[in-house]
Amino acid sequence: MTTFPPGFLWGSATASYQIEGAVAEDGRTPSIWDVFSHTPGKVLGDDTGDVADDHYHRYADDVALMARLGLQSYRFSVAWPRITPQVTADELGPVNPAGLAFYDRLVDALLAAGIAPAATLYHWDLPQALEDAGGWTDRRTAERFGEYAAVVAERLGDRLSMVITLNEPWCSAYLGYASGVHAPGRTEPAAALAAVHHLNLAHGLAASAVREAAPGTDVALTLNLGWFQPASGSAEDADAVRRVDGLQNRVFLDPALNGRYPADVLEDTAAVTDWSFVREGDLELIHQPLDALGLNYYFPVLVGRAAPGRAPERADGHGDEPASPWVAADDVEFPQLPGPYTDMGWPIDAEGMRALLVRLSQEHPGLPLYVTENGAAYGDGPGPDGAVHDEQRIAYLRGHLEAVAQAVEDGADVRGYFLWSLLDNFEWAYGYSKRFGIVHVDYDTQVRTPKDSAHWYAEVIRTGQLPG
Ligand code: IFM
Repeated sequence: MTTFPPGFLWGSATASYQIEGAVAEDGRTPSIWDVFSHTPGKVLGDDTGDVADDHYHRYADDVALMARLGLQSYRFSVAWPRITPQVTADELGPVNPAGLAFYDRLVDALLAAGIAPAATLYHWDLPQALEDAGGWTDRRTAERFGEYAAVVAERLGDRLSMVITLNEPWCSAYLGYASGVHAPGRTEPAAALAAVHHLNLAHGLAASAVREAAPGTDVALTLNLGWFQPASGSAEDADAVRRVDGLQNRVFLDPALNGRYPADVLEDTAAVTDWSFVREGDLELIHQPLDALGLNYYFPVLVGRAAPGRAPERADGHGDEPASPWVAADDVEFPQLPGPYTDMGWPIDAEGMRALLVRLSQEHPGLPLYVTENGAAYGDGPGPDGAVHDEQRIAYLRGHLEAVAQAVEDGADVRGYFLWSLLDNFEWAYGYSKRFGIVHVDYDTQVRTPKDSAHWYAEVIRTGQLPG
């Protein structure tokens, strides 16, 4: 029987643009995802987050549903364009009371239901006005983010159990500015590396602002770390693993936790940028004490060096090949792993979760860890009996929770697990075609139906162990 330590925190996670809707209400101004999703051809089916799960209006019912499932914590994100809708690169602008009031109501409803609120400050909905001035390639975006973080922490911090500065900056930087499959849709390798640095800086500025405004809340950073396995035992493949590990993992871990950029990453990327956007003192600003690190894990990755002569993927978006997110590593290839796959086409191997948690605990002893996202997309909907029998999701979750328990046994200080996601929602460039929720959402009626996985997870939470 797989059991979890006493006090292990059980939660679920969502993000503002993916569930809220109400994009033009109460003073909210457009984010980069509004503009991107309204650009024809960027999102599958030209879906947008205009309505999404209508959570902005239905939050009270959604909190009641969380309470019925027994969630102990709920990780949501705050939409920056609701809080300071007139922000410019040079000025934060006035705070929007109606925007803050929404999160105030949400936090109070959670607390009244006995659910600990964990807020992410940035889950990709950058105010469009900031992108118009350069977005994450401009350090002023990081400076304004630090000020916005202080506003949120001052108002909500006394009631938040955890504040996560950024969600998955890898996606913001490389998918937003190199491959362009995410907003703002730019395909400029050098811009992606500038974005990496300014996101790191934003994290540091926000972490210290939150610490000052709300000393009682835990401050964390959430990364989607890659578990990279070499395709063969060759030295070339081992080196390819080192390079992508640098670009995805260490370029975020090292500055935040060790106060430096990895020398090999600076060297590997020297032909793309000289990193002159890193100013004196930046690394001290980024290297803030953290109360926890969040890991988001979904799938394993196989890595190999492309055979000589193979046309490399282009990282600049020109030519026939799609642009690659792998800045300065476009000679690396990612051979397909055998199935089964989830609906995202992602292979399944929970060992990556265990291995990453153990690696983090060994490299950063004393740093509490949370799984801040993990879950699977499968398309099941209600059957003739009205229920949603999502057996594959249950199997995925069981395997990954076993891996978390194993990591704890192997010495990793894992304090909790947030399942992605509570509700089916807007899955970015895939629109509504991918369903990650343990609660099914009928997008025509907004009816919520807890899937079998929701009932299964409720049992896990109630007993602190995996049902046999
Ligand atoms: O839906 C996303 C989420 O916003 C960030 N992490 C991965 C999830 C699934 O793709």
